[in-house]
Amino acid sequence: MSNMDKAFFIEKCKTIRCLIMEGIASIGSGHIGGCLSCVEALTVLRYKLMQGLDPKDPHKEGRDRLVISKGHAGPTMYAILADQGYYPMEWITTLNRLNTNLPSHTDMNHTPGIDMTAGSLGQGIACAVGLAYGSKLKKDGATIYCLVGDGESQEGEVWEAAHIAAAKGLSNLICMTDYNKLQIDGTVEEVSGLAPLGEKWKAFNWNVYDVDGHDTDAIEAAVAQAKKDGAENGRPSMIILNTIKGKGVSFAEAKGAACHHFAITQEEFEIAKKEIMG
Ligand SMILES: Cc1ncc(C[n+]2csc(CCOP(=O)(O)OP(=O)(O)O)c2C)c(N)n1
Ligand SMILES: [Mg+2]
Repeated sequence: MSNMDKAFFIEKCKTIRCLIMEGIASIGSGHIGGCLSCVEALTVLRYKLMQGLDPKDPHKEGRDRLVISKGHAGPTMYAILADQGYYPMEWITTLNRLNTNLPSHTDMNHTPGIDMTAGSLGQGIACAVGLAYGSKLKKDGATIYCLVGDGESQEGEVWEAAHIAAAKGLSNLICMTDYNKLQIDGTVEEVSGLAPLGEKWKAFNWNVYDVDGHDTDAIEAAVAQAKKDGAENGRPSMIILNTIKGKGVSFAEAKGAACHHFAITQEEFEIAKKEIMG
């Protein structure tokens, strides 16, 4: 990645974090922690790596797809999609209101650019496997990406999906785990530990990569490697993103597990914005 790209992503991630906070502050509370931890991953996917995206034709045949299995990170996607011109920027402050097109959890029937409805943890990755299998049968050349939570990875459905994806040789499926080590009620380790997470995915016959989830260069390199390895060995890939829940807003990061979902005032939003813009 060139220095120009690096500067682009640093600025773009600031914009996305501000839009997330603006939307959540406008309704007064939301899933701040898990929306902020996946900004770099979703930004590098949506602005650089995904192919065939067109804001004027969100359902374009053969496009790469992105499933937000941790569907409560909807506001991160809404910020990106507004910035990419899928709908007016004014929609951001309709987040989670009655009759909104931007419900708190991703919904493909309401939001242009959302490829799959999610929110019931565990289900999104199973849908991503179905999309990848369909794409493979159609031979449309698409890559299916999917973002899974670490707490979410305690769901049995995630591991059924892991099994069938490898059994069907879905090398066109590239998943990422937002390994922020926190879930709703505490740390992942104290609730029901996942370590060694990478070894588990390897045991399910996936290619596994471990990166700093806030380093866009590292994420891009891991995706490139996953495509190369998948083409050679026919396996799906899991990129483990080591992230910080609440990343970029100090009072969110400091809350620990309590940053999962919390209330925020307009004054706190202004403080967060200053901090993000640095
Ligand atoms: C099946 C199901 N059970 C419970 C919930 C409620 N819930 C929403 S988010 C969440 C915690 C998820 O933690 P994690 O996957 O680590 O997400 P992140 O840290 O990225 O926010 C829970 C329990 C849900 N959405 N779906
Ligand atoms: Mg988590």
